Amino acid sequence: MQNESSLRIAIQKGGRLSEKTLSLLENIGLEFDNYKNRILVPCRNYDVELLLIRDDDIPEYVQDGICELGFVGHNVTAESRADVTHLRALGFGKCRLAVAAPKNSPIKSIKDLDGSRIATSYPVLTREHFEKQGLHIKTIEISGAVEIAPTLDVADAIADIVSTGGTLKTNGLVEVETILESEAELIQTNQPIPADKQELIQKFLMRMGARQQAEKSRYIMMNAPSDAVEEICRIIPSLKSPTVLPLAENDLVAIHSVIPTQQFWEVMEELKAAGASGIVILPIENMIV
Ligand code: PRT
Ligand code: ZN
Repeated sequence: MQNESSLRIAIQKGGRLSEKTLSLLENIGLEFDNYKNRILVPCRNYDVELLLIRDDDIPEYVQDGICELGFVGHNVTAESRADVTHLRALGFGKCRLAVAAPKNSPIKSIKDLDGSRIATSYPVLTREHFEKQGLHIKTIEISGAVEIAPTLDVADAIADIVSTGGTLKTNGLVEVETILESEAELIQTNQPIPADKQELIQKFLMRMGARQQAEKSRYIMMNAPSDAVEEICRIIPSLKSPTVLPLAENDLVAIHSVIPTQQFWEVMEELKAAGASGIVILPIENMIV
């Protein structure tokens, strides 16, 4: 039995997004026991329970209010046309829904596909994409191994999820056009939510925000001659002005700051050139700005 006041969150059971979703939940302090082989998993230290289901079912469960929140690929939500609210993009599960055709075929642009057959597991998004451009196609709905359809002459081209592009290459296919860019997202029901659950959602989102902010940043510490501080402050793209502490050794200072994760390698070279030494870069667990 579900505790009436528990927030219910749908996540994918045993798929590409499962591990990252569970580690995201654990990183914001939620502890779950023994989620293997279970569908409903209670949380030990937060008033929440997880519903582990196939990703295709998540948008509908959230739409119908069976779960207040869901973690799912944007491609799945968009294809489902479910009436839900997008809350956050999560930065993992990045991929795209793309049209691809056999390398040796005369199909070079989307216009060359007018009147053709397209194999896909995403018929709604695919049809809409072609219709918008005034092109007529026939979608052949296939639930797996879509990339083999042109070889079997089941279709002239495909519309499928692409990540590295390796699968297309192996099957002699080349991308013609992107239909949709996607990543994992957090969605919320549009059904009425009681006040106590709203409050749980707000707290949950605050924790997620703090974690996402922390992941975007690194804590950097270094020593430098005091006359290099000005140059170092120019180089560090810090969120706040750096802390500068005098050291016992003559004319040396310690500089501490927070920098965007993606910049830390380039910055490190510049800092060394400016006279910094003993540079230490640390991950940040949580960050409330
Ligand atoms: O069983 P269930 O229905 O829950 O899972 P599923 O088999 O439908 O989905 P799953 O677990 O494969 O993927 C879940 C989600 O991960 C997708 O809905 C996307 O949002 C996201 N994602 C990210 C991907 C990929 N990358 C991906 N590469 N989903 C599928 N692929 C497949 C793609 O279909 C193709 O077969 O990987 C192949 C292409 O990969 P590359 O790297 O060779 O281009
Ligand atoms: Zn699925």
